[in-house]
Amino acid sequence: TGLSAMRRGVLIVVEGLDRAGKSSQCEVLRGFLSEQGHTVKYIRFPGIQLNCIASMYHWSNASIDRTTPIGKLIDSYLRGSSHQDDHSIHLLFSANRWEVAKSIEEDIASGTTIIVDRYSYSGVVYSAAKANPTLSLDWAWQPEIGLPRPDICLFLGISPEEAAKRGGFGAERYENEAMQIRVRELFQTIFEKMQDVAVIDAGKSMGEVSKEIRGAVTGCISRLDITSTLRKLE
Ligand code: NYM
Ligand code: MG
Repeated sequence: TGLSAMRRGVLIVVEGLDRAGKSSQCEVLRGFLSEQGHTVKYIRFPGIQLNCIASMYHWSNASIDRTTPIGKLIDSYLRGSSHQDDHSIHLLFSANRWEVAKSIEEDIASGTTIIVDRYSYSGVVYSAAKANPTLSLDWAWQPEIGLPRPDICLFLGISPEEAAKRGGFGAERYENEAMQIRVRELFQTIFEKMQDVAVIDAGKSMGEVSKEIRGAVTGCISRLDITSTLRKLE
């Protein structure tokens, strides 16, 4: 009845190195959750504004997803056609999340489950991996405080060697072996201390990985108090 408690959506984040298969796994998970009767949205960071997504989220071409004013700045930086100070680009990545934070909260509150392809964890790890002396993990985390907190974070772990085998690294900034090795170490550092993270061995086959993901997400949903409100990063 209308008086029964409103089921909120679930905020699911998928993280990992470049070439770990995040985007494909997000797509498989979206299909699974839809079949289970959930209303599901897929978003990615760096990304576009949530209100544009309703008509676009089924598009698979990554390059269309960086179309907000901030997304465009990030896109040109990643492609190497512009330079940014390390701190400045870090704050832009964070601002890109803040520009959709409210829509995420509203969607979750009204019962939509959201799958997020990269989030604050990529944010802090990629920036801190640059080893800029005034850009520590701790510094990098500060602008993330107060953003919607995921109910579960799936970390798709893959060795840099395995990632390199999968068609090699792309041409984007950060897609080189030295950077990926540091990124991997830093992901491990932050996820060791974190709750609500499921580490998935993404070196396995596509089917095995999606099965592990389904298991972790199903477990999270069964434990979740769906009458609760979304928490915030702290
Ligand atoms: N990236 C992503 C960051 O450096 N900071 C962030 O906050 C986020 C969300 O963007 N190499 C980096 C990690 C990736 C790059 O993402 C592009 P993708 O999902 O590979 O298109
Ligand atoms: Mg990439």
